[in-house]
Amino acid sequence: TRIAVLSSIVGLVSVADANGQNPVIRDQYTADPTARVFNGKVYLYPSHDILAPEGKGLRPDWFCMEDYHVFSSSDLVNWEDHGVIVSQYSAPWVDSNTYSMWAPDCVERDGKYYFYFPANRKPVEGANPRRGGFGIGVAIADAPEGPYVPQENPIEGIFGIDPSVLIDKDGQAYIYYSMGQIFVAKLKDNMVELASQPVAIENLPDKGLKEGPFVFERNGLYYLTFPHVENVTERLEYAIGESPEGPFRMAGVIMDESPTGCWTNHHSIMEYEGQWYLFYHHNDYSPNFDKNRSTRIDSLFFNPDGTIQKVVPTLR
Ligand code: FUB
Repeated sequence: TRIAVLSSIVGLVSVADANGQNPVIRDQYTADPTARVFNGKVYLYPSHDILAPEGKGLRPDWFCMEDYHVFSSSDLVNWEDHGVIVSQYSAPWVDSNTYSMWAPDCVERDGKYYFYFPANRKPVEGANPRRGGFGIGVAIADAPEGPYVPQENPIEGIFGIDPSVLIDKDGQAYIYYSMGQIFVAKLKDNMVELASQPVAIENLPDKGLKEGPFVFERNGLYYLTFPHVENVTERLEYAIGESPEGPFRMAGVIMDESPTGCWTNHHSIMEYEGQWYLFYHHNDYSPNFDKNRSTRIDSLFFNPDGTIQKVVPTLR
């Protein structure tokens, strides 16, 4: 489906056919893709999976990331890599032994770009001597591709992963994140401090891990979308509410579980030039190790009542 839409956008069937296949970033592993439109271009902020250097990382055969790249594109086919924007060595609070730069997000406010990223904190005195636990940090730039300056400390009051930030129509910003379940809190206008205590979002499935929230608004409805694992691999599901903090009601499945055993899926949803897209990941380039993943894109369609049609992955 993505190919057909891209063809109509760029007007070049052969280019889209030749180069528009998944996965879209082909020279490195990219996971947890958050796509945003800034200044008429699409910017992609994924995690950057690598193989753990000998003896490093949170645990053997686990997710391993030491930095983030940002990519941009005008046609969703050709992507420019702007290089590393934040690393575990450049964020002062991050424990650089943990290689835990997991799923990020980026939003713009008043001409500044706020890049949110989870990572393991440096151990603090009196706590687990090996690890400080996951916090969420912010790095700020004047342009989508950086340079980004990380804050000294992670956001106070958050222990969790997978940040997603929504700036509502009235200017109030919300941060969503996960730690087994999904939480929401208001952000202050400075975008780096909480303005309310995080609360767990209710009415989501009781059983199974829920993580990777991505929230967006369309026609007055707020969509809380998230990966949920009940069996072996994650399914992309969603709930709808009338306000950013809910209440939300479960509305369905966006993408079914992977039949090929990639445990995680993690996504974002974006409208670009009149078409909605689902960005997600799969282990296309690493079929035997599902912690080295690659970004895919497929078109996404809404029904007249606002529900989302299930997306069937476009394979290579
Ligand atoms: O990429 C590391 C973790 O895997 C993310 O934080 C989760 O959402 C899952 O994709």
